[in-house]
Amino acid sequence: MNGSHARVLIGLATYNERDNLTPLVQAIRAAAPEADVLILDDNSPDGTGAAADALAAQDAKVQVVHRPGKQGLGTAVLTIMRHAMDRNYDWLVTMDADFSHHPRYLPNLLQAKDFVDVMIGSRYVAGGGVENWPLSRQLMSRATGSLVRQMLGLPVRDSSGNYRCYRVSLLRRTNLENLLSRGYSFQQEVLHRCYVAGARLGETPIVFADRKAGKSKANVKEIVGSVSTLLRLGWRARFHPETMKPRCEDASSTEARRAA
Ligand SMILES: Nc1nc2c(ncn2[C@@H]2O[C@H](COP(=O)(O)OP(=O)(O)OP(=O)(O)O)[C@@H](O)[C@H]2O)c(=O)[nH]1
Ligand SMILES: [Mg+2]
Repeated sequence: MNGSHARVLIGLATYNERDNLTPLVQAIRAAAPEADVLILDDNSPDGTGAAADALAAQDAKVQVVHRPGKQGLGTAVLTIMRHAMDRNYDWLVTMDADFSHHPRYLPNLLQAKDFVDVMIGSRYVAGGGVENWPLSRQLMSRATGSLVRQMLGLPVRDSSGNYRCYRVSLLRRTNLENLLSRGYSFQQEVLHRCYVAGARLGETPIVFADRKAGKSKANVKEIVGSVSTLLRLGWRARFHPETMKPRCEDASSTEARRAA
């Protein structure tokens, strides 16, 4: 689906993002006025859910889904994906709600529509980068990236970010069942499943900024857990590829899509 009639949903998972949410939604609406915005909040103690409801009350393009408690970014993104599929959107953009993923890049992500099925906002292609990350976090991110490229054969530089534009028809073909990941490795696992389903992947540069307001939720335990999940994923991809087959497998059309 091309052109200006495509229906676009921009999905924001939120947990304690009250001070970021309102300015972020305003910036998104300005950068992509045709798109609808979905906020999926996990009953944030800081009242983000009420801020989301206030935004939806003023603007018909803003929708809110509330879950009763914190269930992690991975399941939040899956819920957002199902929402996009159920409501027949053509494109789904996922992004963090803390201004690390700036809305100014939305036009570039959305421009990809004619060429690819998943466009990645990428820190690791020319023009991309990270601001104010300690060397340890940069090294960790690059090391897991190269592990993923080797183990899963994903032909991209940035496989761990949440700033992506997905073709919804591709998500429908993708097997999103029995994922191993609960934490950070979710992004690599979903991208791999999309790739197995025949997705053409593209990358457009973004500069990832520090969160604007609020506290970081990243911790060492989560990072170590994700690396171990990535190793299990590599094992599964090699020895049990049948568990990640696309929903309606058609190998010839998968190859044809990539070659096109
Ligand atoms: N709904 C929901 N959203 C979440 C959950 N955990 C994180 N998020 C959101 O997911 C996005 C990314 O999470 P962040 O906490 O920013 O993770 P990060 O970017 O790795 O770490 P910092 O920015 O350093 O805190 C943000 O929009 C969060 O509010 C969750 O359990 N449920
Ligand atoms: Mg963040």
